[in-house]
Amino acid sequence: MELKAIIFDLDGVVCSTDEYHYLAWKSLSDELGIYFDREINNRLRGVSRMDSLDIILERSEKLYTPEEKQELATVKNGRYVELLQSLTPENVLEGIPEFLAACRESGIKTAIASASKNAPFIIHKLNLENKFDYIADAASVEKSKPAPDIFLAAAEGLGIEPEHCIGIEDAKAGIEAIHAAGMKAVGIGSADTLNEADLLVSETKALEFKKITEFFVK
Ligand code: B16
Ligand code: MG
Repeated sequence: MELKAIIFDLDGVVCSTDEYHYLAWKSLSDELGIYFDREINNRLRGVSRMDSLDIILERSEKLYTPEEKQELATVKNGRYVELLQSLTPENVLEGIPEFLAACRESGIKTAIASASKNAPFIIHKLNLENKFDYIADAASVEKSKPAPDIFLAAAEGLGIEPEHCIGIEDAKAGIEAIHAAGMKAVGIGSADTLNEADLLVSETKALEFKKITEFFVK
């Protein structure tokens, strides 16, 4: 089987906006009087905005209407986007520019499959617009990770069958999404949460193009 495309998650793989998500959710939950800490924040990795809010509201005594929840998500996103303004190309994770360049040189297509509706803006701030062949639109897929939708949308956007693709993820829900899409999964992180990955690397700077392509053909 020939490798034709590599599909990247964004947050935790190309850059790390984790802390910004944390700060935005933290200020909102403090205002609502709901306990929130970094451990709970870890459960939000790769999870969509509304699903993240539901996780935070698990600790709320008050029940919120769908309209109120929509409003809370909008407030959080406003604060998150404000924090994103400070992103620069310096925030691209180590090893990613070289890895993307190696993909292009070898004719391997690249795409972004992020749960974030802010993905195009983040890619713009990182000055990576010309480095990816396609950015799948999180707003137009039906189900978020662990469903395969966003990875399938990325493959379709590239015009490549899923079996010719590798997906790279830092979240358990993302690894599940890649497998559900019929792709091979590379995990960035530790085996505690990513034990289902077909290949695991500890951090982005350990992403070696040769190692990844060789693993695919095995
Ligand atoms: P937004 P990824 C995910 O990005 C984040 O990991 C997750 O924490 C966030 O809730 C989700 O995007 C939605 O983001 O609120 O910007 O639409 O890891 O899939 O790139
Ligand atoms: Mg991620």
